[in-house]
Amino acid sequence: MSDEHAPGGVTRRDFAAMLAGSAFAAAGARAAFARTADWPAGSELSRGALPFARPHPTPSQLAWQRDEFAIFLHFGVNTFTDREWGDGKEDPVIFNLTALDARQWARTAREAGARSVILTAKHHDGFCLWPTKTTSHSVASSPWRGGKGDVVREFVDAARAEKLRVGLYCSPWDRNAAVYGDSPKYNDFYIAQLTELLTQYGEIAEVWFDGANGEGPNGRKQLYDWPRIWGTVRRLQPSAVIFSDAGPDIRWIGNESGSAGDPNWSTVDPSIVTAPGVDGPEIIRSLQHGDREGTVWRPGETDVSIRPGWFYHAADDAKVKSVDALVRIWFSSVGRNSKLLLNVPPNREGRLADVDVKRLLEFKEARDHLFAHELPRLGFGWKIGPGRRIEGMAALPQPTAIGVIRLSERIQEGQQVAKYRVEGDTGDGVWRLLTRGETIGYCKLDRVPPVGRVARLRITVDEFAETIASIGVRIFPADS
Ligand code: FUL
Repeated sequence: MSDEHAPGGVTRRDFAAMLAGSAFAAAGARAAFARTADWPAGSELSRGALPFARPHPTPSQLAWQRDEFAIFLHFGVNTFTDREWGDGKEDPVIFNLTALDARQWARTAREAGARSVILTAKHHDGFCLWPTKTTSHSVASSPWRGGKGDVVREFVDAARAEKLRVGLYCSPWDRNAAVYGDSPKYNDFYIAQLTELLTQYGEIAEVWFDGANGEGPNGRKQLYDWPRIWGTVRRLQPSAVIFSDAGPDIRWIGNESGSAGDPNWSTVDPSIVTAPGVDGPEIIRSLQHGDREGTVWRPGETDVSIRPGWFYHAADDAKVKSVDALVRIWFSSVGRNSKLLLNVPPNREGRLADVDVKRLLEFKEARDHLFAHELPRLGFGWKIGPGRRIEGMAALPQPTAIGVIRLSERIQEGQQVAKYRVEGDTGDGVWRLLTRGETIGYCKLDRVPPVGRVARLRITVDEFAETIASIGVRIFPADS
């Protein structure tokens, strides 16, 4: 192979890497990547050991992304007051559960296809769902289980019994804590709460720092000591990913409607996405889309509720999102290189409401149906076209009406693709556009318009960041 075969300036290294990393390359050629295939759990990946200089995920970020789907559980005093934001003055006596069933939460999450679950251990009202030593504003002051209950314990035990990874949300904004606004004191208080959560409940996969603050201009001003807070997580739970508006491991996707940006880079520019609570249109743009030239790997998480609010309100029972809406959200989150964190709030009994459970299972069925009949892997022949363009072509085992195409990059080596198109030939030698887009990343799901039965498929990458490591292609036929 010589560089003459690379008229558009693709170097020999590019081409070799492209072929070696291709999901369709000969088995022997893949050896070059074997060293990144099985990272020891919890180890930090050294960038120097990789063939490419692009930012790439740590093992924890990769595990986070591979979950694809997590269930968020908003639960607390708001469940009993019918509010979305408590004011911190709630009497713990109102937290009087009748039939807490964390096993039902976890079983439903697993049956719905989620691989992790995140619970609001403390929301903005400051009420702690575990018997903390830091405040009396907790389950220990409620009549539930005679003040001996611990929702966080039951949650983590149930999740582990269903083999789900566990995440905890502990709101920085606290409307109950008297020391909130006395920055050093509240930082100590908050660190003490995190320390309890991160030392008493086994392995935690994700710690969720919410950026909301409704104090207003005349409210209490708290300066959070983020380096200390994040350092505490790193020290106590080294393999947990840290989520916040700004990372450092996982960034918020910039809206609560279930829609990641398109394009969506997992890399961001840390001089734009700097710290939680810093807002502005440029930051929101970066949260939604990431940055192609971003120097840090910070993928976006898409959080959205199955209901209009985050907490359970009986009046919303008829407003649970439809299966169609949830499937659309799947395409605009998981299908855009993000992870879906879908909130399903327990009710006053302490159970997920029947209507939500039914909807979640129907949502799973709809996905199973869409992705049930995958075509066998196709053998692509790859070549370099003019202008650094890379083309792959494959014949389908038989002419097929395509419903969905799932593209993926081998993100262990970073994200590369910046512009692609997929065309199909139905047998008359004409290449018809099936789909086009910008980024791919871990997963890009594209629905295909009805063009007839495709006999040959052509994928063209018109633009990429540095080089192509690998593109995986999975084809799902349309309903016949
Ligand atoms: C927001 C909060 O204010 C909502 O109550 C909810 O927790 C959502 C996930 O984040 O910032």
